[in-house]
Parts: sequence; C-alpha cells; structure tokens
Amino acid sequence: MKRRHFIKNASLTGVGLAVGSTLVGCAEKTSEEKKATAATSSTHSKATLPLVIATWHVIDATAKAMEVLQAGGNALDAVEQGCMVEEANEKGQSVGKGGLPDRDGNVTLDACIMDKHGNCGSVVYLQSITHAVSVARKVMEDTPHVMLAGEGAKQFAVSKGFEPEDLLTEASKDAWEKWKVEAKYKPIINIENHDTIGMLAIDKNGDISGACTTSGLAYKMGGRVGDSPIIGSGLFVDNEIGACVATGLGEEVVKTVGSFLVVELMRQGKSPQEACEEAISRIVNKPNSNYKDFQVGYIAVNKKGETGSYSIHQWFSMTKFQNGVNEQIQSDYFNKA
Ligand code: SD4
Repeated sequence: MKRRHFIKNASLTGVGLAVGSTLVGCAEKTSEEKKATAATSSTHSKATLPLVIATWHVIDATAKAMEVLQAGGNALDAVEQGCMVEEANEKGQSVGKGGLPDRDGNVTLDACIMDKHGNCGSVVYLQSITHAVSVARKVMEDTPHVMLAGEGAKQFAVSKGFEPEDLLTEASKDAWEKWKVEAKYKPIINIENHDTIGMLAIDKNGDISGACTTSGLAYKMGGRVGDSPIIGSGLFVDNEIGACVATGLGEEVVKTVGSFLVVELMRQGKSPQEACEEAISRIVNKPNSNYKDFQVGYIAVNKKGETGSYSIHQWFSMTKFQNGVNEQIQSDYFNKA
C-alpha cells in the first residue's frame, strides 16, 4: 500500500496524525501552514520520557519498543525489538523478510545499531537472515569490528544461531518479475516508496539508542549498499546530544553524511526540527541538485526528548510513541512547488 494511503487511513484507524513544522528560511508560510506549525510544535516539544520515534508508519514497531521501555528495558533493547517487528512483517516490502530484491532477484539487507556509549555494529549485503538488526547488534557486542558484509556476515549470523531462510516472498517475487519486463537497470526513484525503518529511543534513564534496517532500494544493482548500515549516514547517536536516522535515496544521504550532520547541528544549538531542515537544505541546495527526482527524510531527537522530522517531498511521516500516545506525524517537507 502506498504511503499516502497509510496516511489517509491513519485517522480512520484511531492512530493520531499531526503535521510537521515548517522550514526556517523556506518560502513564506501560509496561514494554514502557520496553524499546522503551531499544532506540531506542541507535538514535538513534550519532553516526557521514555519515548520512541521511527520513520514512516510503523505503530506496531513503536508499540513493541515502548512495551520494552515500559517494562524497564533500555533504549538499545527497545530499538532492536521494535525494528524486528517490521523485519518479520512479510507485507512490508522494504525490510527483512519480504523485502524487494535487487535486479538479480536477491534480497540483500543492510542494518546498523548504535548504543548510548557510541558503540555500533552493522551488516551490509546480508542474505537469508531476517533479523539483520540483531546480527548488527551481535557484531557490535561480540566482535572487535563495526561492520560485516555479505557471506562473512551470514556465516557470522549462523554461528550465532540465526536460521537462514528464503527472504523472497511470492509477492516480492511477483513484483520483481513485473519489473523485469522493462528491467531498467538503474535505481527506481519513487518518492513514495522509501520505507527503511529507522528507530530512535530514549529510555527512562535518559539514555539514547538507535537502529536502522532495510532491504535497500528495490531492484538495485547487485552489491549496492546504501546509507542505512553506514554509521554517520543512515544513523548516528551521541548520548550527550541526541540522535538521527535517515530514509530515502541513500546515495544522497551518504554524500552529506546526513545523520552525523543532524546531530552536529543539534550540538551547535539547533532544535531537532531545525537540524533536520538544515540537513535537507544541504542536499537540495547543491549546485545542479536533481532533488525533484528523489526523496530523503530525517527524524531526530535531542537529549531533552524534543523531536523533529523533515523530508524533501511530501508523504514522509514519523511514528512517535510518547505520553501513552502512539501516533503518526506527517512530516513537513521542502518541495512545496
Ligand atoms: C537505501 N536508504 O538503501 C535506503 C533506502 C530506503 O526504504 O530508505 N528504502 O538507500
């Protein structure tokens, strides 16, 4: 289902839906936008802990993460278990089992995780293992390394008890067969179809962790790795300052080291919302930027529990669970033309 349908359906299913705040330094706000900004500022500024935010519409995942936090679990356990919900969801065709394959029909996963101490682990081009985020955590905790790739990552996972399985579901195989009719051998850039799950949590002790997991761009070239498993690009956590996670066209995030940039902007005093907006502006304001052809979205949280989200194009959203409310918040975006 396309993201715009999720967003429309959200209000019908009792899931809260708010609208993101507006870019500093962007076009003059309309009165409608000013109202939306006011509504969202309060959504973004309640700083009660614990809290969980995630990219896109993933209320089951944020609910799981909050369950972990409410039971006294830490933020690291929360983001891992939250992401696992989407990895196991075969209907989500962008993460874990059921993820759309590369152009050769192989489902290859990228994931990373980062804790309050700045420890991190990552897997790239992982095949046949559903819970890539958990393998990334094992890399972090059980090896002297940060990143394992491909067959080595898979062998490591198997050595840790992960069961290999076929990740290509019938639905994803059918979609790939249809794609093959034209088989355009370049990344398909559909601005509504970037569904990486990035999750950030602050536990009741005020400690922050984050995780990110994806099958990457559908029908990508074999061997292609995006931003999602790259610490600093797809995800960055600094427990003194805050955290950020990205979704969208990974190449553009990598070129601007997006998540690290957002955290550094927060360190310099920007709010999470302002930092996300500035990081998007670095992409769209590049000379010859072809931003109209791709989507990038960021979500961020600071140490105070304030949150922000922003994207290039419409229909990016953040799911936030705080103060007993698990809601989808539609992000504000740059390209209003
Ligand atoms: C990537 N950032 O591999 C990911 C794409 C994405 O849902 O967000 N997919 O570039």
